Amino acid sequence: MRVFLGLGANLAQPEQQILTAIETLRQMADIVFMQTSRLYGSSPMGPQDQPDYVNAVVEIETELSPLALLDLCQWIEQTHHRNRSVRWGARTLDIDILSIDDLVVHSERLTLPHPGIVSRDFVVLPWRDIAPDYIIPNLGAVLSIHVAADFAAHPLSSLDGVSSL
Ligand code: A4P
Ligand code: MG
Repeated sequence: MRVFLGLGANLAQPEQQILTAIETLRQMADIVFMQTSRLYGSSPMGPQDQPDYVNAVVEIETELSPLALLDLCQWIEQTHHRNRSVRWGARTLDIDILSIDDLVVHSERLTLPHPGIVSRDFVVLPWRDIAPDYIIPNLGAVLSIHVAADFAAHPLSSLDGVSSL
């Protein structure tokens, strides 16, 4: 299955959190790592008394079930000492499953596609780096999603840097 994940971090050297999460994903036996966007800086959505975020979107292939993949993502978050206390509060690492193939899911633990996509420039802009033509179920092509610059998402490196991540 073709999967896109959104990564976010705003504590404890956030760029490093994202890079080590990518490294962990690369090493997972059940995952084939396909590509990553540039890293983006963004202002916080939610409580404003927290540091700016670093965000990225990555593409993977996996045969894991959606819930097994969610378990795996949450396990990786835990290894980054994620502390779930405040909704939308500061975190060392957050991994959101943005989409899995053409699945549309509304279950207790999982909503697909991720419900926050359209309102978040820090998701849509990095996604455009790697898969502008990808059709998100119910939403259309990544490139066609109009996104307001609400969180001032901006690339932290040039496109040339992507392949070396
Ligand atoms: N869940 C349901 N669907 C999904 C999915 N598609 N992917 C459930 C991942 N999880 C999904 O998530 C809460 C529960 O959502 C999970 O247990 C899972 O069963 P969480 O990560 O524990 O809690 P959270 O992240 O605090 O809440 P939420 O609502 O997921 O927040 P978001 O949407 O992750 O936003 N500002 C900037 N600039 N950049 C950011 O990346 N991120 C957030 C968090 C806030 N502000 C931000 C950013
Ligand atoms: Mg989350």
